[in-house]
Amino acid sequence: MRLDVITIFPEYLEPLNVSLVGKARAAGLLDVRVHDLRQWAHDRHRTVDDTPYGGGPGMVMKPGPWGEALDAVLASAPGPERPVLVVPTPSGRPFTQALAGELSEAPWLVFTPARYEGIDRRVIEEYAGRLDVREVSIGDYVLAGGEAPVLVMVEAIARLLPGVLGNAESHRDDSFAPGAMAHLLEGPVFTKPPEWRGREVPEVLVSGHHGRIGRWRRDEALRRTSAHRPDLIERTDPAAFDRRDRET
Ligand code: 6GU
Repeated sequence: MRLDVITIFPEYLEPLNVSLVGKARAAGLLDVRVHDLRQWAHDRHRTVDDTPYGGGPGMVMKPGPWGEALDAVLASAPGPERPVLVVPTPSGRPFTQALAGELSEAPWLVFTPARYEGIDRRVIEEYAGRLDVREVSIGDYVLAGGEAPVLVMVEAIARLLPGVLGNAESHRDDSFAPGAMAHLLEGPVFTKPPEWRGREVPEVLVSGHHGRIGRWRRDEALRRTSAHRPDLIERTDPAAFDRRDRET
């Protein structure tokens, strides 16, 4: 998968060199290219923002540099390939595990994290005529810019790419992954030693009884979901739990 990020803070994207995403790049599974938007700002101060039409606080990112930047990135494709354009914005559609899964199937993603009050609307309209454009928010809070959301989205997408996670099973029971545990938060986990500061690991986990362990984990997941995300409980499928119980 190829990923381009256009930003006025290229250094903000340095974590993409580290950990899971860094390793995926080193393994040739991800081709990440970070571009400085100011390359395409031509005045003496490399200006990328200006005051909003209609007045009001804050600044708006000018369309000129974004248009040139996007044209240059699109022109760098060897053939007629077209990326999905991901525009991080607090007024976008929610970024969910389902959207991460969908975007992980695209061969090429371009991210346009903005600062200030956002990008002149005409840029989004211009490229929506040519590309699949997704305006996406990572949650109901406001950040100072889209760079941190890009890090969030890229990590969620990259770990779904074939070959990136060591064990293909490791995202099967993730919170929010499809399947019997869909819409349930994961319960608690334990490792050695069996006793720590007088606290023991739940007996069922050392029982070796996979059926009991599976049901215990499911019940803990339900307990945790009821406490932290009661809104998710109504989306669970009790019949899927029963089927899973019969299989184990
Ligand atoms: Cl994508 N951008 C900004 N600036 N704030 C956000 C966001 C994005 N998602 C949630 N808050």
